[in-house]
Amino acid sequence: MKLDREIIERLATRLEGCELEARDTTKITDDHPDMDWDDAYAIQDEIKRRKLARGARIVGLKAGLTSHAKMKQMGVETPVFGFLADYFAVPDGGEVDSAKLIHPKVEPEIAFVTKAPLRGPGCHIGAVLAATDFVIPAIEIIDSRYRDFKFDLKSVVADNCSSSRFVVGGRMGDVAALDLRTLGVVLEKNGEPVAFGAGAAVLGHPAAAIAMLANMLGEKGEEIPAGTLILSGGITEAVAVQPGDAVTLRVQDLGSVSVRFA
Ligand code: 0L1
Ligand code: MG
Repeated sequence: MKLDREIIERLATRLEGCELEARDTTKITDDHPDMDWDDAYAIQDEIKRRKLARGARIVGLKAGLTSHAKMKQMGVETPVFGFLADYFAVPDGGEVDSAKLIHPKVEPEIAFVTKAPLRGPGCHIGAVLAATDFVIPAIEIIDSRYRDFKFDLKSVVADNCSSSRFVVGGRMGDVAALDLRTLGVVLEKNGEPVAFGAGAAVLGHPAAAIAMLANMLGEKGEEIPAGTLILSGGITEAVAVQPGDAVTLRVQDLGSVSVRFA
């Protein structure tokens, strides 16, 4: 690690302050160009620690930048991982208060819920499918704390991968009865289709994103516990939303999930 504890805590306070007060900031690597991956995840962990200390619960995990569409949109080449806090969850058909966000975008995703622990190294798609209780449609609402969504990977990891809100809904799907690679998704904004894709857009198979997360946690001696909700990453590029917009995600065989922006 390149940053000392005091700087890690200061950067976590700065980024979480931006999240809680809905204001943007410049990317942290502008001030700390030498920070490394351990620093980036240590800042994310410190943001998590602060939330837990305030009484929030961690209700899931997320993989980000797992599709070529997203990687191209953001000009990066590696997936990243973050956490979901309880207050990020929005009910299906519910409303997001846009005043609490900076510049939200929506992503169509497949969420996994595990029924057995997953531990890397060596975790693969087969192990993920065997440990999956069900999959379910999800809309992730991302909201980078960085001005104009301009960042590099270390800055975005520190910022908990732009995590902000998420909605799950529709039907629970049994992975034994679905081909997640060919599962089609249509994202609609105000009744108009705005993005389309299929599960294979996520690393060839959405379960590959979950395996990657298990392997990354395994390097730190951690695992994905049974009963964890995990967003596997946007299947298409992210779509910007404004107050007044209504968004619906339709997923083949799994129904739909919706959210409105007040
Ligand atoms: O969920 C995501 O793919 C977002 C990861 C962070 C990058 C971004 O804000 O687009
Ligand atoms: Mg996402």
